[in-house]
Amino acid sequence: MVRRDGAAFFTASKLGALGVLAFPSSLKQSIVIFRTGSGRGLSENTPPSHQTRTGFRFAKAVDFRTFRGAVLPGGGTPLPAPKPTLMSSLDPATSLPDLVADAAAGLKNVFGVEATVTAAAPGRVNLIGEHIDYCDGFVLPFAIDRYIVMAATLNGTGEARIATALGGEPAVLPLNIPQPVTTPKWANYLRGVIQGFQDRGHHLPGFDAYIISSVPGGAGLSSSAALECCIATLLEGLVDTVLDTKEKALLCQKAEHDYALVPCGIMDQFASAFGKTNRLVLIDCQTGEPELVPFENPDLTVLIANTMVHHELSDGGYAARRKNTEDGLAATGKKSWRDATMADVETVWEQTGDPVNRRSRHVVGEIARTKTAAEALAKNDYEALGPLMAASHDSLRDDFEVSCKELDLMVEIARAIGRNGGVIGARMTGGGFGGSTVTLCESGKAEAIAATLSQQYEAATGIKPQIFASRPSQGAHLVQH
Ligand code: GAF
Repeated sequence: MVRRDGAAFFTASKLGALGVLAFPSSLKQSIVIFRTGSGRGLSENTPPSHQTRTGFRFAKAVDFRTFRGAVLPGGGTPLPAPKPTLMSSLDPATSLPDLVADAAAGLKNVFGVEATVTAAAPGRVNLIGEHIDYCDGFVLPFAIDRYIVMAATLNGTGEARIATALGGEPAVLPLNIPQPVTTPKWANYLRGVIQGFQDRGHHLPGFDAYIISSVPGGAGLSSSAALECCIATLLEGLVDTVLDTKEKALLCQKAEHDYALVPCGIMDQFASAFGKTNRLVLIDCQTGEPELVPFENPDLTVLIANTMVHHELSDGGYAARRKNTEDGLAATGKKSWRDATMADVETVWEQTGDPVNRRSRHVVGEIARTKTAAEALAKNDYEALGPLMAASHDSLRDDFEVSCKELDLMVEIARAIGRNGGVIGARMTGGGFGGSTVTLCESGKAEAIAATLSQQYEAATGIKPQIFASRPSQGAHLVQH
C-alpha cells in the first residue's frame, strides 16, 4: 500500500501467513486480512478490537482471487497456491524474481501482452536521523528487500494504461499533456513523475503496465517513494534514457511535493534510488550527497516491526512539524540547522515557546546523534548505536511528538528484552504517526526477539504486527529480460 492517502499494493507471503491489503483512495484506510489461497477475507474471525483501531477498517468477506497472495484484476486465472510453510514470527519477503514473474503474468492477464520493460524499486528503513532530512541534517537509511515492480510494454497509443495487483479498472493517463492532480489518487504519484519527464523534454510513448508490491503500505517504509522511483526507472527504460541518480531522486521528490502534496525531505527517494546491497545510504542532506556505508556483518540483523497502525503524512502532521522547524531555525538567526547548536536553541527557548523550542531541541540533538552513529559505524562499533537509537526515539516521542502509543509499546518491548536478550537498539522509523519500528539485534536471537515482539504486542493491543528482517538491498533498477 502506498501511504499518504495513495494506492495500496500488497503481495502476500507464503501460505498460512497473514497478509494485509489496503485499498486505494476510494476505499482509503480499508484493510483486509486474508490467508493466501483462501479467497475470502477473514474479517469474520477478526477480533472486535481490530475493527476499531485508529484509521483501520477491516472489511467484511472480500471477493478476490488469489494470485500468489495478490489480487487479480479482471478475474484472471490464479496461480497454484504455494506449499504451506511452518509459521514463524518473521514474515518472509516474496522474492524479487517471484514479484517480477507475477508482474509479467498480471500484465499478460489484464492486457494480453508480454512485458518488454520491467522496473523494480525498494522501500526503505531508517536506522537513525529522523525528521532532519528537511533540516540539512544527516540520515542513515537503507533500501530494504521489499519492492514495487512494474512490468510494461508499449501500446502504440498516446496513453499509459496502468493496472495494479489490487484489481479494479486500470488508471488511464493521457501522456504529453500537463499532468493533472486528480483521481484515482494513487495514480498521482505516477502523474507527478510523468510530468517530471515531460519537463525534461521527453516525449513519452503510450504503454500498458502492471504494478505489484511487497512493500507494506502505510507502514512508514516509503512505499510511495518506491512507486515514484519505480515508474521513473520504468520510463527511463521506455524512452531509453538514463537520468543521473540524484536527478531521478529529486524528480521523484518533486512529484511527491506537487502531486501528493507532502513536503517531504530527500531521504526516501534517495534511499530507494541509491540503495545498494550490504550498504547503508548515509545522506548529507545539506549537500544532497549520499555516501554508501558498509553494513554486511552477518551477526547483525535489522528487524522491522509494522505496528499496523496507519501512517498518513498528507493529513497535516508532517507539514506542521516541518513548519515548526522553519520557525525554530528563523528564531536562532542561523542560515542552516547545521550551524545551530543546543546553546542557540536554549538562548531563544522562551522566545520560540512550546512546541517550537522542543522541535528545535530534537533537530539539533538528532543531527548530533546521527553524526555520532555514522562515526561509530565507520569503526564497526555497533554497540554505540543502542543508546543513540534510544535517545532518538525518546526525542521523537517527547519533543517532536511524531510517535504514538503503539510505536512506543513496540520499542518498550524491545528495550525490555534488552542487550542480554540480543537487542542492541530500537526506535520508531520513518515519518511516524504510526508505522514501524526498527530493532538492531544479534542475528542468532532475531527469531526469538521477533516472537516476543509479536506476542507481547498482540497481547497488549489485539493487533497482530507484521515483523520481518531486512538487509540493505539494491536500489531502483531495470530488470533484465
Ligand atoms: C517521511 C519523509 F518522506 C522523509 O523525507 C523524512 O522526513 C521522514 O518522513 C522522517 O525522517 O518518510
